[in-house]
Amino acid sequence: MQPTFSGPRTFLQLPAALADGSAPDVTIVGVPFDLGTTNRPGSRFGPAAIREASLMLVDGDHPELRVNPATTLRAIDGGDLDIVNGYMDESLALIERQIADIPGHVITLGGDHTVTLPILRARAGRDGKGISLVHFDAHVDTWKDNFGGPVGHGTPFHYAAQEGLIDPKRSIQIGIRSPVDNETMDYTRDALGFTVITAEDVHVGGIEQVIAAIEKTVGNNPAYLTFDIDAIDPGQAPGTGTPEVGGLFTWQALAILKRLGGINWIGMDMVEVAPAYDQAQITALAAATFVWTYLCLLIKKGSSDE
Ligand SMILES: [Mn+2]
Repeated sequence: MQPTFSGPRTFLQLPAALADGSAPDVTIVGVPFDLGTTNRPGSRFGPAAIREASLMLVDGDHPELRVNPATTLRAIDGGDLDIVNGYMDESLALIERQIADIPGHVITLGGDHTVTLPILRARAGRDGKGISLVHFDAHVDTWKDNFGGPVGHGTPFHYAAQEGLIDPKRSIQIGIRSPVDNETMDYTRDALGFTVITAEDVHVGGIEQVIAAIEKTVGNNPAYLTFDIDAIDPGQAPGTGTPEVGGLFTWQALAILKRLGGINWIGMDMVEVAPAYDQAQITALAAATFVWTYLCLLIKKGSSDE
């Protein structure tokens, strides 16, 4: 076996296309876009950092789920999507078109959290029912503007709710703890109807009640996992643009994630990794491991559906 420190720098060293030329079941893409950032920029370098860190995960099975995404899935790393550098609206439209053209399951490496909006526009059914969002974040991301601009990394779920892409009443946020104006907090929880689990809820209540809340909120509705790395405490994930203290430990997020194999997942993104602020790749490795764990869930789900 090739050592983990050599070989191609794709996510889990996945190929760009399957050897037999068939369409993959799962496609990983990067979106090197951080124009929606409100504080420290740099998540445009997230995809490359997550891919590099993912090499630590190619040499074995998940110790409890007992599957290996690097060798088991019919998956590819499709490289980075095109963006229109410096142009918000044009980039979001181009990201949406490219995501819509990808067959099968898509996992996106961000990029700032703005990119989730065009992904949901491309993938969430526009039948008015709305998918469920399972949203790990320090921030609610339902603000109605982004410091003056209409769209940015603080606004994706305001627009997704208004456009009917998600059903907030069947959606849940985990890790919330940033300063937020009362109006936006009330809008998120009371008007839209999100279930909001704060970081302190996770610490004090424990992960079992979080898993139960996710399962109860989502049920069997199609669900999308959007994971902002700033859900994790900056002590364990400093490499991000808008850090907030008091966050989840990586073990808590992993322990929750690995139990969510019963959810009807339709896709995932891993956003807001900004490697310029990272130390010793710990943020990028955490992000890569969350994606790896999600891929394990897909394998388990696939084998149980057969
Ligand atoms: Mn976010």
